[in-house]
Amino acid sequence: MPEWTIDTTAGELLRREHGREDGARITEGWPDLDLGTAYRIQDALLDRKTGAGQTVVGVKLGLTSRAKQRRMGVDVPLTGWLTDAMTLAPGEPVAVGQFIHPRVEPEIAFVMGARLSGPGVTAERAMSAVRSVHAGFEVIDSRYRDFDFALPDVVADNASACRFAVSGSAVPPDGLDLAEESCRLSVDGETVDTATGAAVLGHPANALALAANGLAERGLAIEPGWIILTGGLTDAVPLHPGSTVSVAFDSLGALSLTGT
Ligand code: 0L1
Ligand code: MG
Repeated sequence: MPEWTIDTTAGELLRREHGREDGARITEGWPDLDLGTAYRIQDALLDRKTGAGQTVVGVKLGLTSRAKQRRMGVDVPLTGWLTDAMTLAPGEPVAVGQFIHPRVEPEIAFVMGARLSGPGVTAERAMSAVRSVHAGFEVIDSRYRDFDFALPDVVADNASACRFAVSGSAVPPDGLDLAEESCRLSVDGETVDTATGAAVLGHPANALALAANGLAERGLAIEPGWIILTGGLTDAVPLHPGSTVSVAFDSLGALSLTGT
């Protein structure tokens, strides 16, 4: 059993990611791991990635919908980092064997036009900093066996971040009703779930405000040009080789992701 510190935990999570190997919850060996320390582990993990040449391109929110919270047994939203190495071009196939147990979820994504710095950011102020809105997919891949974790575990694991794709068509935020924006999720042409933007904390702008205010507690802000994944609208579906997961939104267009 290693001695769990911020550094050894970041190293272990990165080892699992690179080795495509899941493992036990960190909190099994470190039961009093608190949320503040878990975010420091997440930041230490990011430092290792940026030290290896990756750049931060945005922020993801996780567990912002009741469907996801119920499924994972965790009822508090969280944030994680997105880097350039996680970016998938629209239509780029995903080699499932590169990962541990990838799952895909549809998301509403924002590209930021202005800096957004908390505390005290409201949904309205958050929305005014958004340049464009996009259909998005996130591929999540927990470094814990069977996606079994407590909140500090998943925060330390960068919110299960793995890969993401956003649609090329940039829709201006004005005139969109994102609470009512609906999406249909299909696997190999069969509809498996539907949701509206209200699934994400009532409105995806609430998720963006939550991210800005949460980052402010760590002395950080959301920067212009960053991509924000506002959280899965539906439960995530497993990605299998040869299978295609598609999402069709009312106003934001469509996106597909194929496993190989
Ligand atoms: O993006 C998400 O909602 C995932 C956050 C982490 C929980 C999970 O692995 O499902
Ligand atoms: Mg997600």
